[in-house]
Amino acid sequence: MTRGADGVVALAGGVGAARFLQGLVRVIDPSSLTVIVNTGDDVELYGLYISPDPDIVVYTLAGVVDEVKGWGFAGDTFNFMRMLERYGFKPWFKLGDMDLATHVLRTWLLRRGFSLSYAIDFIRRRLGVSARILPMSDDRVRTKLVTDVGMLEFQEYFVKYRTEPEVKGVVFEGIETAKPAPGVLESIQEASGIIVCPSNPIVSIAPILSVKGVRDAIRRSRAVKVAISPIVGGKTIKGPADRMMRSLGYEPTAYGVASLYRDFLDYFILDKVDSHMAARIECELGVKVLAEDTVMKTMSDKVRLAKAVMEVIRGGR
Ligand code: FO1
Repeated sequence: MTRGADGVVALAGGVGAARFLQGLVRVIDPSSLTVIVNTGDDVELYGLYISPDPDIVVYTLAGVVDEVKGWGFAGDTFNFMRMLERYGFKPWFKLGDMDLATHVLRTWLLRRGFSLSYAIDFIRRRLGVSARILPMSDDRVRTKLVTDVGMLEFQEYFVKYRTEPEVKGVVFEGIETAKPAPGVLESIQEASGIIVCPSNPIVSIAPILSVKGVRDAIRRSRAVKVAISPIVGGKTIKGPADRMMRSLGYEPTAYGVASLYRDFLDYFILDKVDSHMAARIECELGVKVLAEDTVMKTMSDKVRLAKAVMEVIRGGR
């Protein structure tokens, strides 16, 4: 592990990003890492403010996540859910009993006037995570999807409707007035490397890049900028990014993902099965390409991918 002034910033959604970051914190000093996380998926349910992507990143880096689901605490129980059902509700968004404490604490802090940044920082410190975890904004941004069954909030689309509706448009409600959270622009300016994690480019990374000043700060930053493709062989490892890209008119391939970041990217890491796209990305988009094994099943897969990314950032290739 390298200690010292790596100054790495990672833009992250939920599960895919968290798995990559698990490897990254084993390759660099975690205290030199700032993760800027999407909050467009946040949802208010059962009287609570729930922030799934920051929680997924924190729980994963803390080593307490349910590794099978990729969210929630490992070994959690669901008595709260069962009790809601007994009261006659049909809750479609599952909160484990331990997870519930996180949402109660965050809601409580927000109601007392603390910021979302403060709440996330409080939780990650208590769970022993050394990397800095920042929400993209302390202001409320809601990702909404225009679908063939009407306008849906992100979690309704993702969990209640199991990503089945066709997505015809995406809206980040509140984005025009959302300010970057404290530390977001500064960490980008000071970074030596900026990593776009293998997250959904449309609903996980785009909200972060759409917060006022963020995309410009990344473009202007002298950091080495690297993205990892979440699409392998035309399919996403997890989630609906491929279908969403197709229905919105983007090419649902590694090339399509790279094209969404072409204005700021130095390097694009795609899977070896997509290496035939390298020349097209390099020639048409002007982005250098590396082919790696990007499917992360074991910790050694995660570490290997993180090492490849850090070699690029440190100019080792
Ligand atoms: N995903 C599900 O598929 N079903 C759930 O009931 C669910 C509950 C949940 C609770 C807390 C949390 O932090 C995440 C949760 N997720 C659930 C995951 C979440 O919907 C998505 O993975 C992200 O929003 C997409 O990045």
